[in-house]
Amino acid sequence: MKKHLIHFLSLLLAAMGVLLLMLTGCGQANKSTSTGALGSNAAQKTYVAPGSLDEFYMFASGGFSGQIGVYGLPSGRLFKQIPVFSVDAEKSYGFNEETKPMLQTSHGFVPWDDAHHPALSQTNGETDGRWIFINGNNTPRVARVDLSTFETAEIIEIPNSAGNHSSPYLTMNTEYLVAGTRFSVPIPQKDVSISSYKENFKGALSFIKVDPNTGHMNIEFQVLMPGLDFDLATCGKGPSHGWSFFTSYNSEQKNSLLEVNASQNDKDFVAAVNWKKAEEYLKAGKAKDFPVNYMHNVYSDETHMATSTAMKSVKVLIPSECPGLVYLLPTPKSPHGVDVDPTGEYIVCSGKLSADITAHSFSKLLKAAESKDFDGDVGGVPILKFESVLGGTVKEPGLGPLHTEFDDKGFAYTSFFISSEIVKWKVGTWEVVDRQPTFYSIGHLCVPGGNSMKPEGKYVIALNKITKDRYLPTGPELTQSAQLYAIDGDKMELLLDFPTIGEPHYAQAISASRVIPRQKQFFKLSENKHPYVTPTEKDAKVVREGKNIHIYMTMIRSHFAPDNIEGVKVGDKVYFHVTNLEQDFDVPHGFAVMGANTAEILVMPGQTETLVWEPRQEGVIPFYCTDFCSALHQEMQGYVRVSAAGSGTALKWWLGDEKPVQ
Ligand code: K7E
Ligand code: CUA
Repeated sequence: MKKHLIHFLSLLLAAMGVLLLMLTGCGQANKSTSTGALGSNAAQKTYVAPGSLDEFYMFASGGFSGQIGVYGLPSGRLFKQIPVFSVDAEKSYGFNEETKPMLQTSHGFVPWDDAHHPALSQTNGETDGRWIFINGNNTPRVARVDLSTFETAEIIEIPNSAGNHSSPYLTMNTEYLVAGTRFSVPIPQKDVSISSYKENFKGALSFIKVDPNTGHMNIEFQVLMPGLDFDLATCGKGPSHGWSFFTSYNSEQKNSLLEVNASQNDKDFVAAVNWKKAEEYLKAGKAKDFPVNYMHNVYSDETHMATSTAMKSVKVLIPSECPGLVYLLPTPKSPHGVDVDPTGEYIVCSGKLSADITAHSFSKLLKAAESKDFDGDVGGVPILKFESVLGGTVKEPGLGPLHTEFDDKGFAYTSFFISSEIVKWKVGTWEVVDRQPTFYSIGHLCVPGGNSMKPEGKYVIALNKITKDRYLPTGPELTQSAQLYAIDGDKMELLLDFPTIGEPHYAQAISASRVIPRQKQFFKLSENKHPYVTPTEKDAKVVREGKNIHIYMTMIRSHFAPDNIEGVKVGDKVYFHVTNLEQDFDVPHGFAVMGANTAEILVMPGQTETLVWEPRQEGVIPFYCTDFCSALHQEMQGYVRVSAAGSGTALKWWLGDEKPVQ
């Protein structure tokens, strides 16, 4: 985003012929707003005393880190990094045998992605604290994180997509999450000239059904759109429940130098998709089965393992064959964010190159669709007349609007990348009531519940791209950053800067009280269905199957069973299946063995995890617990004797006194 928008900045500068540098972020260095009495007031409002809990969780995307960062508000304290599309050495996500399948795709194992948009599950238009979803932008995927464990529970790949950016956005009861493609591509993929863009390229909008009980995702259908670049999305609520909205740029349908070529038209489009209508068309058998390849990966808290399923087909609806399914709303100009206000009536669009913020009216959209108030079509998708759907305009609020969130008092907050500020305006009267600078170059912003029907309000958090002069320098790469503003008064008040890990595109926040009741403290050993579980110490054993050795091992404060193993040979593949026997909150044990070409495993109470080790040299090799679990944690260690390939060393193992074992 950063680079693209810097291009837009230069374009805008050229177009307007004015020097805006004084308005951009870096020109505002050291304009401190937190000194003196103001500073101590702000400190008081963000101070969470030692031992006290924050009021909100904030989940921020890590952008190119592929993770979700979990922070407390108002303190800004970082609690956890949840690995989603990235491997994580701390907890072995993507390294151990159990979680490797999570990162399987139709392109093989893909241990990285670019995560932009966290989306908290909702019930009746309100965040419910059950799950949080997030997109993988690069190799199109959507993940679900379970908020009882704060671990990634499911990842589904999205076929016919390329750049899963307008994703994931949820309906008000989490019936669907929508995922639009940023890059149009040939569908199905084929070897054609890039110059045949207009003729061959299409954009798929995916509708993924979410099981209300398990959260499991399933691609219900796709809508095959003309070759536009679908940028952001949102879903209707209240009266507009049943509809989803996608911004697009490149209505010019160009395939090179988009910074210029896709900025020609005065208006681009928001695609309004009636998904309830789509369900009718599906029932009526109007969908076509397209052959595709994608992976669906699900982690089970019972087997403590993920499985990958290869999927082969997807249902596709073609708009020209399904009247009333999709309308295009002309929208100035290269719109980025699209956000529906809490009443469900206004569809607020941020045209990056537009002087104004445009709000479409949902009730007018319905009327215009009914009376076929069309202004041509694109590839068979009717365009509604701009004037017929326009609900209101915020006049010249700032430069480079990107995203809008709402509070509980009828106000909207829009981020402005170029003028680097948050602008507060009133929904319905469209008047600007306040503005505050951000430091610097804000992307998304976040109000707790700010995209739901019942925003919790209280704070707005700016998620910034540039932090020059704000923090101690850390080499060429400076930290990314969030800024917390109080919004309970008439004027926004900057309270706190805090760094984030990775680029925080978007974040969502929720009252901690909605999340805490579902917390899992440990896994019940009696319910552990891992195929290599070792439920008690006396079940510990070592089994050779050809060159594979399976070690059924347990861990408890402060020893492994077994802790002495002999009979392993160079050329063997050794599987340490380690079960943590603890049945208490906050007592993980770790396991690492010298020379293993992987990460440690960090096993939660009641869980089993597997580390694979292929010893290459003879000798006696130590292993140990990596988590300081007790006063005798250092003693939690053991040895494996490795003999030459073909040696006659017998397989045996013990804990305490050596004794023969079968
Ligand atoms: Cu505006 Cu990817 Cu939502 Cu970055 S995106 S800011
Ligand atoms: Cu177990 Cu340290």
